[in-house]
Amino acid sequence: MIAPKLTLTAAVAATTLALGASAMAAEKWDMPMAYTASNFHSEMGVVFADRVRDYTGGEVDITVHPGGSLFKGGEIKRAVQTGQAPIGERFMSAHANEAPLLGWDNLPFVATTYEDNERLWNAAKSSVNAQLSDLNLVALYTCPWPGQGFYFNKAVTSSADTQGVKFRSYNTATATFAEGLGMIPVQVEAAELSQALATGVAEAFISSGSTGYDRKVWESLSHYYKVNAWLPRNYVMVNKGVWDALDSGVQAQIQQAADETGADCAAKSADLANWYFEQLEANGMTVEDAGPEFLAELQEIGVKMTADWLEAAGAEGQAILDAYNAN
Ligand code: PCA
Repeated sequence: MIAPKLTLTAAVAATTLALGASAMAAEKWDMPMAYTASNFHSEMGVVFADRVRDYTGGEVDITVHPGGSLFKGGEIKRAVQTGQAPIGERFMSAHANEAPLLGWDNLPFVATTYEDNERLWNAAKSSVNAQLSDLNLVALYTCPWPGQGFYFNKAVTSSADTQGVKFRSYNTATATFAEGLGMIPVQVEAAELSQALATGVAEAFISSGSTGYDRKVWESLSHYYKVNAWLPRNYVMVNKGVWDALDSGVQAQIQQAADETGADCAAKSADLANWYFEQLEANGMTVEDAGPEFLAELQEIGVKMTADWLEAAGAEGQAILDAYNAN
């Protein structure tokens, strides 16, 4: 009677040891994300984490922290660069002030469809990745927001209506846009947007239908003007040192998860784009195309913004646009 019992105990001990060993080998990664948990970018972050766990056989176990809960949106890149977080997600062009190339996706009216945005990314990818490497980062996947348009608390037909309006910007390019329209830019994270609108810190902003829906901006604002000025991207980045320390098999498994998730996320964004507009309307907002006078002004400012970007991004920026236009 004793021997089998011992055997069983030994077997349990052996199993526990084996489990312990594999648990020790597993890397646990906290992944801060900037946008709210129910946003498609964040939902796709969870899909990515599940795939990584699956494809690596549990060796890399990612926990997603959406909504700026672990690090605020504006802190995520630095947290990943310095290794405070091994991985994280952020709006790419928020970093264009530090590295102008990362503003490749904020060029007004250059790539206004998902297809063109993908072509532009293909033209930009290698330069952007080299730039990120210099910042100690590796991009795993990127995902576009729907097209950008303008939110206001009144009808707007031209810049005569926008003088002095307090405008929430999300990067330097949007601040430039605001100034071109006589508005006063103030940078606010999406997570704080509802509050900023409710308290009058901001009265207008540029974004997709997605962020207006997430932040229930109909509580403060009344009009959305579709412009499709650009489709900016979020990206999931990993600390370069952490990435380089992984064996190549695990890197390939994570990259597969990333490639699949990037494609799914872009498709999801496209699927939802009009649905968001319907939700804005269902909640009482007027959603319409920007009028011809306003659009002409936006286009004029857009030309200047692209010229400014080319000046800042230099020959590499020009090469991206040339490659895009050659296709
Ligand atoms: N929503 C994000 C960035 C682009 C978008 O559509 C935001 O407004 O912060």
